[in-house]
Amino acid sequence: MNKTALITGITGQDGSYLAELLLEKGYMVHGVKRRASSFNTARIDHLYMDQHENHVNFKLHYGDLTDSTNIIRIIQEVQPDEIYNLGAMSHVKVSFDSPEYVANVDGMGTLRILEAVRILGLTEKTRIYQASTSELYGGLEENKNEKGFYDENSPFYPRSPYGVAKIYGFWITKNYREAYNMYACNGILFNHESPRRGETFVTRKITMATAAIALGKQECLYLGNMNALRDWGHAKDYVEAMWRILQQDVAEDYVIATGVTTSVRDFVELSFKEVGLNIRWEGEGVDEVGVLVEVDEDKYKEAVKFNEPSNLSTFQPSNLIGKQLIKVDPAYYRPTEVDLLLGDPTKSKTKLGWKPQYDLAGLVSEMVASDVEIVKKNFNAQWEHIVG
Ligand code: NAP
Ligand code: F7E
Repeated sequence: MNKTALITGITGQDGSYLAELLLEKGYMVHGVKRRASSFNTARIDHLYMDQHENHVNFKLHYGDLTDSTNIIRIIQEVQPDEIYNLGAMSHVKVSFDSPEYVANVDGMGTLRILEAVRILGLTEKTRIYQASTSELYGGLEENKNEKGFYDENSPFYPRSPYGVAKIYGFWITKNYREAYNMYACNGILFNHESPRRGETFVTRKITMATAAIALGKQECLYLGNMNALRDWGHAKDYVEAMWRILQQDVAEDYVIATGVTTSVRDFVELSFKEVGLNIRWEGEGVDEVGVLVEVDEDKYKEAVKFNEPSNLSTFQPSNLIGKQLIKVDPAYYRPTEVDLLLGDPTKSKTKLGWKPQYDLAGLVSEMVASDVEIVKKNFNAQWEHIVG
């Protein structure tokens, strides 16, 4: 018989890719979505089927991780074989503004899922995946392993209310596994991105700005700490790892990462290069700027396909040479920063047989191409730079 999965956070980046993957594998997929005053299902609308049709294999339930009554009711109704707890307030900077809410959703929300499964007598049936994070490590130099990476045995030192809430989620998942013999696992996932990434995370903010600047719709990209180093993978690869984590004989925790780290500054360069715009850095700290020094016209034409449709714009990128396209705005600095993240995927590669399909170049290329299309589609709309 086909398996049934329940995904919290199904409307988010990972939830949407995971739902696609599980549907491809023949699962009946249930998702928890929050009631919102405007539509919040853009990432999964293509999966939604008319509930009046026969053989519906995708169903959404209104719910919220702060409400244990609805969590219990939904799990009782769905009787899932697998729960993927991806729901969270996932923005690190925003977590400093709403720390109590984040503790409630990202920390206590995990407990509500585990406890619901226990109360309903589903501990033998239901396997649980908890969306843990590399933010648990906090980027402390002294906590890396002998190879210079963070792995499953590295100590934690979270540096934000988000990281602190997620550390509760990590330990309560492990505790329920040990106390009640539940199949409950943490995936300690390093940053993963995609064209569906929220627009206020740094990679998407950069690729959106690259597209908007290349099409003459934005003048400048403002960023915070460009020295930060992140281990960036593709969300599509990472949801495959989530699924594999729940298919093992024994429940364990796994690091999911690429093993390569890149600075925000280098990501900016790669992104602008995708549209033929070459950046040179000048100045330091808050005075650092990225100046356009050269336009690769062939690359630009290929990436932006400026003349299709031909009436799109008369904008010439070469007019921007010498202009400061990237500036620092300290408003984006965090009260405490995670300077460096670099994960060791040895365990997930050997035990799960997990093999990522994307490298950073492929990720950047896909994200920029997608954002160029979005900017072109909305060409006549007012374009503001993204704040976040
Ligand atoms: P995302 O795009 O921000 O999606 C978060 C999801 O959680 C959305 O569906 C959101 O609903 C939902 N949500 C927020 N508050 C909720 C609440 N109170 N009750 C129920 N659902 C709620 O995040 P993501 O990038 O897909 O990440 C998925 C999970 O992995 C998160 O738990 C995140 O913390 C964790 N994680 C992410 C990364 C990464 O690099 N992406 C790395 C490690 C761990 P709305 O659409 O209504 O806002
Ligand atoms: O920041 C720096 C910023 O917001 C990355 C979440 O998915 O991954 C994500 O958390 C870095 C930080 O992601 C801007 O200071 C510079 O050092 O894209 P981000 P994050 O904080 O790493 C982890 C693993 C999660 O679990 C989280 O849920 O980039 N940075 N300038 C900036 N960041 C933002 N957002 N905006 C800037 O303008």
